[in-house]
Amino acid sequence: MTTFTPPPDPVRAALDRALHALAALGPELAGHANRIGAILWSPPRIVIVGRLKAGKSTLVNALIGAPVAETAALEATNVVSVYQDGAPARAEVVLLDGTRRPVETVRGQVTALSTPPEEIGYLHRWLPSAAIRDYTLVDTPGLATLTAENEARTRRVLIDGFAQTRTASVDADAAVFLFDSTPRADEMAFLAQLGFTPLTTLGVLSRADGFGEGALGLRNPLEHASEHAATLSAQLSGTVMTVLPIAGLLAETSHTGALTENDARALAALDGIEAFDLIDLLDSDSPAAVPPEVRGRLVDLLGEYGMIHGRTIAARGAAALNEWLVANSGVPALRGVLAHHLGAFAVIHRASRIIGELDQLAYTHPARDQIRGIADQLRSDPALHTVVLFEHLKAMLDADPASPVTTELRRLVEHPTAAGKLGLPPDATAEAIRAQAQQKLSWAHMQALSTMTAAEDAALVVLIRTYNLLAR
Ligand SMILES: Nc1nc2c(ncn2[C@@H]2O[C@H](COP(=O)(O)OP(=O)(O)OP(=O)(O)O)[C@@H](O)[C@H]2O)c(=O)[nH]1
Ligand SMILES: [Mg+2]
Repeated sequence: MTTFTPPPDPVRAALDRALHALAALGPELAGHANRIGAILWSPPRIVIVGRLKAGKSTLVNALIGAPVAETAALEATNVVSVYQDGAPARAEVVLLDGTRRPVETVRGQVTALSTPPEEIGYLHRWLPSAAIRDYTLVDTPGLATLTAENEARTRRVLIDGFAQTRTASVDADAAVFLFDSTPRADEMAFLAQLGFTPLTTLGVLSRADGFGEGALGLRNPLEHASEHAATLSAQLSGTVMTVLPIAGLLAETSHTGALTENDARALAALDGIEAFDLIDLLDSDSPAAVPPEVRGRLVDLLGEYGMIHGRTIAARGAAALNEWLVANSGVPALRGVLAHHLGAFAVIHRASRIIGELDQLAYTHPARDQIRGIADQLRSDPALHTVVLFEHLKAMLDADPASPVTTELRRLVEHPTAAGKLGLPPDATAEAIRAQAQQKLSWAHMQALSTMTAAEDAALVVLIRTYNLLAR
């Protein structure tokens, strides 16, 4: 079995030390330390959420590079599925009470679930794939009032699971939220309930290849989607880190190796037909140019946009067409954000989840004083400073998202450099940084005189400590 082996990092080292200290308190607490340690030593979890048929499973397949997530009307599309790197490929259902049962797979595909979906917490799948080494992906059933049952299932595992039976909860660290136009009020409400921060939520404008008037419209749908994504990104900045336009189907077809030379030849044979006539041809059973079933396969693989605009490239062969598909899918940009931004904040979220586990234990366990001592020591460790700021950011997003204290916390967590943390340009001098930190310090002291909430009180203590550090 392959295990997650990330590079050495001071946050993990500090958490690991704390868990060793916990284990040293006795055999029963060693059990808890092992359970919490399992979170630490597995990749952070990124959950894909969104409306019914938004393209979630297609995107999961594209990212993993294999057609593993069900997109057809299979029962597996109705359960939450966790995709984790690991060999050999295998699957288990996790029942609502936490019991695990193996599930049969054929070439990595789940064929049948032998357990009724309403008894399943989630489906846990392992696949040997470098694409999911740094984060585990969680595919969820679509949200829509039409399918109250699916929605309940997604909620049960992602939201209720946090508070109630932790056994069947997925405990995600970040979310990718898919919508195919402007998100609706109910979707925004669901997202708020998930309890992620804007730093751990990425918006995706999905099915970008059909955006606006679609493939036959006057505007290029990908360009139109890209413009709309930028507008949404600004509008939703309080909820998501950014919004990326994605045509998941194009990347899925390319990354899963579905496209053959025959497909490229057939597509090239359709070159020269007027776009409108081509779309009409797709709906007819005329044997013109290529047989109807081949045209059907092409539209499944490429969509209308891919067929119309990929025809000329197709003459250069399947490899060239694949390259074109990836370049137009938006998925390379998404991978970049997952690796460098969302992934990094998911790691911070996971660390805060681990400290939260210690807090929880301190509430309920007879050795509460010692456990509290371990948690306190962790929070005062300089390596965990960003994690502590993140905890306060979460509390402030709940208590008073519009407070300037929330804005300051977000900037401090979001930016890695001292200049960035203080809202200064990257080339700010050491002197300018000190002066700005001093100014922020005076501001924080002023704010502390008249706070609105307990969360703000607590946050300002940490803000003052942070500006003091930056002023040195
Ligand atoms: N043209 C186009 N079609 C897409 C794209 N992404 C997904 N689709 C199609 O949309 C349909 C639904 O895609 P899925 O990936 O199953 O969507 P989902 O969000 O997982 O659906 P549920 O799990 O049932 O909510 C499938 O027929 C996909 O081929 C895309 O980027 N472009
Ligand atoms: Mg799906």
